Amino acid sequence: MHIYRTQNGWELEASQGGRIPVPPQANGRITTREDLYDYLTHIEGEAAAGSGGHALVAPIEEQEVWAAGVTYFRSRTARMAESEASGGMSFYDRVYTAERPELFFKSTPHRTVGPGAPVRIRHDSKWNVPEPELTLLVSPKGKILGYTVGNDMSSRDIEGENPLYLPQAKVYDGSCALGPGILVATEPLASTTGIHIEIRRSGSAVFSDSTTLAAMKRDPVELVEYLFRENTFPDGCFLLTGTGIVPPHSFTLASGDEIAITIDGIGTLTNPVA
Ligand code: DO4
Ligand code: MG
Repeated sequence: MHIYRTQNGWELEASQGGRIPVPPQANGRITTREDLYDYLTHIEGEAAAGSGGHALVAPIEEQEVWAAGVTYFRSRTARMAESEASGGMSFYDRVYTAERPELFFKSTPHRTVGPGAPVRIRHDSKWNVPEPELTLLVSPKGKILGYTVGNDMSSRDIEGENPLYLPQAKVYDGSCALGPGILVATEPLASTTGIHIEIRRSGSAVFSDSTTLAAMKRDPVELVEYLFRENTFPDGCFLLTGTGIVPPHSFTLASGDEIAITIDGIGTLTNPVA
């Protein structure tokens, strides 16, 4: 089942169509509930349809947003090429095969945008790409409650100049998009689940590509287990799981582009570039 955060609070997509409001919670949060799936199932049986449908915002409450990196061969290869001059290329090769995954802090609620809101390019960067990533909603106890679409906006020239610049290449206002809603599920996603991206400029596609979860080297549960090893998340967290799609070397995003990322069964996240 899908939930959406709106300007009027959370809404649940009803099986008979339309969206129904989720009652406000005592602690003001819904996405920290360990019993989220069962709770929403109960609500769906009780509620009257038809009073939802408000404008969507990012489906985040108070969570930190983290990200995994180099979980696909495509990301390893592209990053090795862009960091060759700096001598940083072996780090990407090594982390791809290492037991410990790459995990990094990505965003906070105020830096994260929702569907339709602009993502940003850093003013001091000349080479920028979106990274379309399956994103996990994780409960305070480390349970995967659901899935959403994530965009890990990246400044490739800054990261490529020196891997130690990763936080600047990755974390800035408007560098993360999440949405449109959350697929709340108790089962893992099928490995055949497709991830698709199309970047449009003046109405025409200038880049498109697809991959599937089968190409991801790490298991989402393994990534969450590492993240929770020495960190507590009282508000839960989101975890982007890495990109399997990297545009060619010649491509950079431009202001005015529109990015549409679709993950089968979850939805399409569309954002203009500021
Ligand atoms: O290693 C740097 C970041 C990798 C990343 O964001 C990805 O593979 O998606
Ligand atoms: Mg990424």
